Parts: sequence; structure tokens; C-alpha cells
Amino acid sequence: MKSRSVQITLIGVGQAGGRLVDTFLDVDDWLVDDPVVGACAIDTSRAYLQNLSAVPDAQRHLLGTDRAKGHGVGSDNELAATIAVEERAKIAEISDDLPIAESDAVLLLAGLGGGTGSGMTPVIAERVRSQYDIPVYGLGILPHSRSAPIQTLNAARSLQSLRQQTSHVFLFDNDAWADADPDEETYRELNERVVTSIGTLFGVMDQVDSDDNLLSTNGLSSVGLTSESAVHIPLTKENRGLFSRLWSPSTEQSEANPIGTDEATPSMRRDQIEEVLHEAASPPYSIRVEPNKIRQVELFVIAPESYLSETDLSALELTTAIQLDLTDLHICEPSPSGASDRVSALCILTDDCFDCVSELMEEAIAMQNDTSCVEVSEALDRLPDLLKDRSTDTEVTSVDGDGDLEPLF
Ligand SMILES: Nc1nc2c(ncn2[C@@H]2O[C@H](COP(=O)(O)OP(=O)(O)OP(=O)(O)O)[C@@H](O)[C@H]2O)c(=O)[nH]1
Ligand SMILES: [Mg+2]
Repeated sequence: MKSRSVQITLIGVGQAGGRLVDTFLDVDDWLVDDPVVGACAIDTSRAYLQNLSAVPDAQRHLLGTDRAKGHGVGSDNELAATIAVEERAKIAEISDDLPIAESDAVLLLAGLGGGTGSGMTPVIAERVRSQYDIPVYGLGILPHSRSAPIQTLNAARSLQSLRQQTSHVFLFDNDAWADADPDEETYRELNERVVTSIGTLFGVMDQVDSDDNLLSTNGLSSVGLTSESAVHIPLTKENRGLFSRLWSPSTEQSEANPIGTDEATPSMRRDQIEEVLHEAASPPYSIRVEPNKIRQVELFVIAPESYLSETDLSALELTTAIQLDLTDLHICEPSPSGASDRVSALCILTDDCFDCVSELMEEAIAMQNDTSCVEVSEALDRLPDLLKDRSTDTEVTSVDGDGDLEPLF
């Protein structure tokens, strides 16, 4: 039986970052185990900090009151980075106040298209890294492809800096699950998906051999989760928590299904494992990726031992758009406090640079070059032409930067 998950401290920066931390703290039915030991939210906007609900008041920190007057930085990520550099001492105090010393890792969360999260997060990562000897991970929300062009430039510059300052960055694309203008309800659902996927990843991470380099250094990952009520578990009020609502559209179906109340045969269990694996490994992924270009795929099945005991996993058959090596499948169990009634699959796609990230970088470089001599808005109006001109087999722009994108700080 597993002992505990990898324990993390969360630092949410800006509106999206704060909301993601709020969502993390709201989940009480974790699939594997609750990975969170400490959390705070940092913003330049007083109102957005006040709008949070689960982050304790003492862990909501307003920065840059001299420059931003508590009203945010209005997408100016350079200003946000400047504030973070100026308020280093305060950031060190905030970190000292968190249980980072007892954590296995720190996770910084932000929407990369705005000002505060995009500008401050890389600076905070640099601060935390210099203070503590544990991995610092980034979780970045990429802006919708049809959002204001300044968001593209912000996201590209922030991601470039964030990668340099963190061990690994998890990417989620607002495009993948939402329309251009998500309403609050859509954001809430999106945030729950992000949080449950990443929380489950931290839940299983310590069940992987340490020499198995799960998260490549300075790499990028897309993380996808699928979860269902186990076929042999009767549905009760108790197992209809967040995961049932989010991941099991077939809840009513299973309720009506006699399988839901009977002992399932090993072949039914195997079919269900195949089904969750197939769904987790199939598009849409958390970011737009070309399935045939992915360098590394890690697949996990999470289910109680009793469920897996008589199931022959070597007989699994999966046909998905990405190349899978099922001999490397990680089998994980929930801890005693995790969900013992669910069968879940987690799929992590890792690369040094996904196509959608290269495209983001190219767009941003083109904008940056153009905006050096003309108004931003004029340059951005020409963006569709710039993109049309780009040949499909253009060499991938390195995210590590060849000096083309100006550093944030
Ligand atoms: N998934 C998700 N994305 C969000 C959420 N809130 C904002 N975003 C996106 O995140 C990006 C950054 O927005 P914010 O987080 O509001 O920006 P900020 O970091 O507070 O920066 P400023 O408001 O400019 O100071 C934008 O692309 C938004 O569309 C959220 O709750 N969930
Ligand atoms: Mg804001």
C-alpha cells in the first residue's frame, strides 16, 4: 500500500494562478492522496485576491502597491517582473512563511497571457530556487489563440523565462477545452480539470522508480486524466464527488447498469482499464500537440489492488494516435485516504518543445520585431499575414531562446 504522495507547496500568481490554488484547496476527494501541504496566492490586484475563497486571508499577498495601487498591472508583464524584483525581500518572507522545507516540491501556477502571473512567476521561481534545494515546477495556462495578441507575446516571454527558472513546466491550453471567451462557469470547470490532473500526477509520482526520469529537466508536459467509477463498485452518494462529476459523464448510465452493482469479471475490468487508458491517451490533450512528434509518453493506471488483482494487464490492447509502450505502464494504488472506488488513467506527454509552443514563440518574435517600430495594435493587426507566410516546415524555434525574445528580467 502506498505511503504518501509527493507533497507540494503551491504559489498561485495573478488571477488565474490564485484561482487554481483556490481550486486545489477545494478538492477533498483526491484520487490518490491530497498532495498539498501549503499554499498562497500573490497578486497585484486587491479585488482578485479578495475574490478567492479557499486560500486563507493570511496567505493572500498583495505586491506592488506603490506602482499598481492594488489594481493589477493591466497585462504589463515587464512592470510585474520589475515589481517582483523590487519586492524580493517580501517574496522571501512569503516563502519562509510556507512549509516549503517540509515539501518535496514547489509548484508555481499562473495564466501566462496576462501581466501579473506572466511577469512575476519567473522571478518568484528564481527566488524560491535560490532559497530551497527542492524542485520548483511551473504550471502555465496558455492564452486562447484568439485572445488579444499582447497575451501571445506575454505568454511566450514568460514561458521562456519560466523554463529557465524551473525544473519542468506543465502546460494547459485554454484552447483545448474552452471557447475564446470562457465564462466563469467554464473557467471553474477548466480549473478543476487542470487541478485534478496535476494533483493526481503528484499523487503517483513517488510510485515511479527514481531512476525513471519522469519529468525531463527543463522539459514541457501535457497532462491528461480520465477517471470512472470502478465497474465492480456500487454507486453510492459518497462516491459521487468531484471526480464523478468531472470525469464520468456516464454516471447515470452506470447507475442503471447492473454491472454497477455486481462483481465484475476480470474481462470487464480489463475492458474498463483499456477504456480509461484509451481516453487519457487520445486527443484533445491539455495542449495542442502532434501525436506523432511526441518524444516521451508516461501512462499510469490508478486503481485499488483488489480491482487489479485478477486482471491480466499484459493482455491490454490499445490503439491510439500516439505510440504507446504498454510494457512500461505504471500501476498505482490510491493511499488509504484516496478514492478506492475509481479506475483512472493519467497520460503525460513530454517534449523539449511542442509544435504549439514553437508557433507561440515564432508569433511572439514576429510581433516583438514589428512592435519595435510601430504601435502594438498595428503590428498585431498584421499577425494573420505573418502566420500565413510561415512555412509549415520552418525550423522549430528553440524555447531556450537564441536571444530572439527579450528576457523578462
Ligand atoms: N484556465 C483559466 N484561465 C484563466 C483564468 N483566469 C484568467 N485566465 C487566463 O489567464 C490569462 C491571464 O489572465 P489573468 O490571470 O487574469 O492575468 P493576471 O496574471 O492577473 O495579470 P493582470 O490582470 O494583467 O495583472 C488570460 O489568458 C486569461 O484568459 C482561470 O480562472 N482559469
Ligand atoms: Mg489580474
